[in-house]
Amino acid sequence: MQKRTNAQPPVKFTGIKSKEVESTAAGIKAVTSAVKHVMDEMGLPRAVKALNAMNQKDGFDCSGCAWPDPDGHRSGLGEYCENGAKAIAEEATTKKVDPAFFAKHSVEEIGSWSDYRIGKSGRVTQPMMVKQGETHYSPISWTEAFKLIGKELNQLASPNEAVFYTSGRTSNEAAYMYQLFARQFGTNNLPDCSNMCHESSGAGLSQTVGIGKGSVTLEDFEHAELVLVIGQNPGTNHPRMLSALEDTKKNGGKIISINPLKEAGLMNFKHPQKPKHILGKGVQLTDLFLQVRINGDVALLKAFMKLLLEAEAKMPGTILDQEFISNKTLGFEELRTDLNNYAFDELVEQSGIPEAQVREAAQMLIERKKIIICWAMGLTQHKNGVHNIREVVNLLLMKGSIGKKGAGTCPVRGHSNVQGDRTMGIWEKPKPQFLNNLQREFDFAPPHAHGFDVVEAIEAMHANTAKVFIGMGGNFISATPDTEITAEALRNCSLTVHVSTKLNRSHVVHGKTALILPCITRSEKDVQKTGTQFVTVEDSMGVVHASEGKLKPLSNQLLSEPAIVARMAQSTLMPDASTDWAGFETNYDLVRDKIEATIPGFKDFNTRVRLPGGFYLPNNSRVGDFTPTPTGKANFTINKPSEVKLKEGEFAMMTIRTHDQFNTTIYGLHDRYRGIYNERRVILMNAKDIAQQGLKANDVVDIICEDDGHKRVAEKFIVYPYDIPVGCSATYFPEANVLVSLKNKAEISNTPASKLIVVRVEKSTE
Ligand SMILES: Nc1nc2c(c(=O)[nH]1)N[C@H]1C(S)=C(S)[C@@H](COP(=O)(O)OP(=O)(O)OC[C@H]3O[C@@H](n4cnc5c(=O)[nH]c(N)nc54)[C@H](O)[C@@H]3O)O[C@H]1N2
Ligand SMILES: Nc1nc2c(c(=O)[nH]1)N[C@H]1C(S)=C(S)[C@@H](COP(=O)(O)OP(=O)(O)OC[C@H]3O[C@@H](n4cnc5c(=O)[nH]c(N)nc54)[C@H](O)[C@@H]3O)O[C@H]1N2
Ligand code: SF4
Ligand SMILES: [Mo]
Repeated sequence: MQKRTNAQPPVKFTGIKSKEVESTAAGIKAVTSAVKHVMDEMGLPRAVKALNAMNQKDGFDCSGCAWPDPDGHRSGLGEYCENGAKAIAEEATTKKVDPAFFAKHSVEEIGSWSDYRIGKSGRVTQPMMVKQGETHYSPISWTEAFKLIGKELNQLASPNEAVFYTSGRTSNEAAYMYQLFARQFGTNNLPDCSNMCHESSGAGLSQTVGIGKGSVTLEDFEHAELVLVIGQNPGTNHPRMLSALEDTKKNGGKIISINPLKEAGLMNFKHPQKPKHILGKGVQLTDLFLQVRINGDVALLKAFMKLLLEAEAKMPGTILDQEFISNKTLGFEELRTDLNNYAFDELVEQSGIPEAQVREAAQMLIERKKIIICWAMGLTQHKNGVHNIREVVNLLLMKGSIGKKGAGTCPVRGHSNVQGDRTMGIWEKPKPQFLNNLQREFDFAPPHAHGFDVVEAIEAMHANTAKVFIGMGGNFISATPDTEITAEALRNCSLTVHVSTKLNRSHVVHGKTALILPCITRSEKDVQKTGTQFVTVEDSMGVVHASEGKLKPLSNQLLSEPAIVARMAQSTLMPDASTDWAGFETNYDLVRDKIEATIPGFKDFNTRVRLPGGFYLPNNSRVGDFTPTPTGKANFTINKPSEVKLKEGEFAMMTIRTHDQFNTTIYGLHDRYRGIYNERRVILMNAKDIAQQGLKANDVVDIICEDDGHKRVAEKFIVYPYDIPVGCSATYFPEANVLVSLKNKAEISNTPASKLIVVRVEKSTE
């Protein structure tokens, strides 16, 4: 058994309760839940101010997910959802983690708390440091902290011994400055949360349609005849997407959901801001629910495509968009030939879905021309994650459903600015053109060798070839796979630095010296020498807009993220006339001018971003231009179905989010829509599997994964019978991350395959 190292949340049961699974998302319970969270964290006046400004054109961007705001009218009642309200409650909390808190609680003690308790402790109020041999964090001045960072970085044998991680909440301005700093220092080691998230989408889409972003806009949902939602739980993770799906339904469109779980939000929706909805029955969203086996999607999509080809053969020229295929694409014949290698019955069997339902769905595809496909982690976090995405593109290309109104790709992004951070150059594999632009504008020679992504960064720190870790937001230890290995990796470092808002586990699983640098949040006012600043973000549909905080910062010792980057850079790099770090800190317009000079699509940035609602970035696939692909056309591709074969007693386990968390930030201990209360250490299993294993509901099991010959154990999970396909199971992230081997990752994108871990369960002995 592993020893406990504080890298994982402790096993402490809190008295599980179950209620019926809910079939409707939002509604009055969402409103009451939101109000409770907001009131508990910040009290009435701050809450009213915060909620009134959130997602308004002159306010700040919700720090929840990346779902876009409507282009036109915004509701006076507020443009946010239950989870947006929870996100603001969590970040605008008035609870403080100050020096007295750190004097009272040792690093060791904080590590023994649950993630929920750690997060609920509150906001860090001033810079803190802990050194090897010390048991507690103590205050350090900003000046000393920056000096230390400069010294440690400059002591490294090579700039490639430093890792600059980014989480997707960072603004465009901070992200741009951060990547510039890393590159001027001399490395492309810029891993980010996207490596664990939509990297497979970026890789799959770039190759096939010439841009790593989705093609649809919000308006397209009003025109779509059919929307497929695959591997995504929007009711919890992108709640306002349900309004877009409602628009599709209002205009006669249909919705197919493909998921191992019948997620509440996919089935029925009561708009929390429409009184008629709240009191009435709500709107049924999904027309056809396909309960796919975990990683059965490529098989299912191939089955669809075979049926489409069959129908086209019967009525040539009516089902597929032949004109689009011949003018705009390459590789269709190869795909058609490859599909002959698969027997329809076997594909259906592999998908786990009854044949009649597969045929019904295919019929809906056959009869419609304007199709949107939405997806998230259920497709990307698989060994064949890139194949999943490319197979989605194959289907859309066959129907000519990219680059026209009411149709296209919709990878639904996670963090509120994860897409923007990538646009700003947070990427370990930068394009040469971008580096050349930096070289021209800032007069330095950027490194061209690719840097580390998340998995490679962990491996390098573990092997002691990377020694300084800097995290611009995020919670690296809890978000990453292979928790115990990652903990060793971080502890090997000579210095770990976290730019953070709230206390998290990464602060207590640290390097020989560790710093916490506290920053202001999105919702707080950012006043610099030249006046109040705003920042900018990019949503999931490529709209760039301003975000200006309104609340008073919780402590007068906080700095903004741009200020922190500027000062790190000044204390590390030689003074250099072509980069005005001090100017960047005092006036973010100067950063935006540089963004405009080096990144396409940002012409007149400072002017256009001041227009209410912002502006769309150019998107070739949105307008049906596929020339940026390697072949100059949209590419059909040959993709692999799942290769996982389960042995007797083995299960495919996915790690998913509850309704009460934002990634590693735990808002509460319930998963309301799934009817699970008070407990996060649960494993959802099919009742037949539970019986077959000689188990019963509420038994406590250890979950074991041995897929690379190394035994990983997640201790003590409660068996919870659930409507999930036989052979499949689910646990929550991050409790189960210890089971995800660093080697269990997607081909091409290197994304940890956290949606398919091969496990067995054993009754817990203690
Ligand atoms: N409230 C809230 N909002 C969030 C977040 C949060 O934690 N809380 N996180 C944000 C971030 S960073 C992200 S990336 C997104 C994540 O948003 P989602 O991707 O919706 O999040 P997950 O909980 O990982 O859920 C994945 C869904 O895929 C399904 N699934 C798993 N495996 C498969 C499969 O093999 N095939 C199919 N078809 N389905 C599968 C699961 O049953 C689940 O419904 O949400 C963002 N928004
Ligand atoms: N097993 C498993 N693992 C997963 C996933 C999964 O589905 N299953 N999902 C993956 C995905 S999709 C993602 S995106 C990653 C998420 O990985 P991360 O982005 O690293 O994790 P978060 O939990 O979002 O980070 C939360 C922390 O960010 C800090 N923070 C919050 N707001 C701000 C801010 O405005 N500025 C700064 N500087 N800091 C801030 C707070 O201190 C908070 O504790 O996890 C991945 N890990
Ligand atoms: S849908 Fe996402 S961005 Fe919109 S209010 Fe909800 S959490 Fe915030
Ligand atoms: Mo994500």
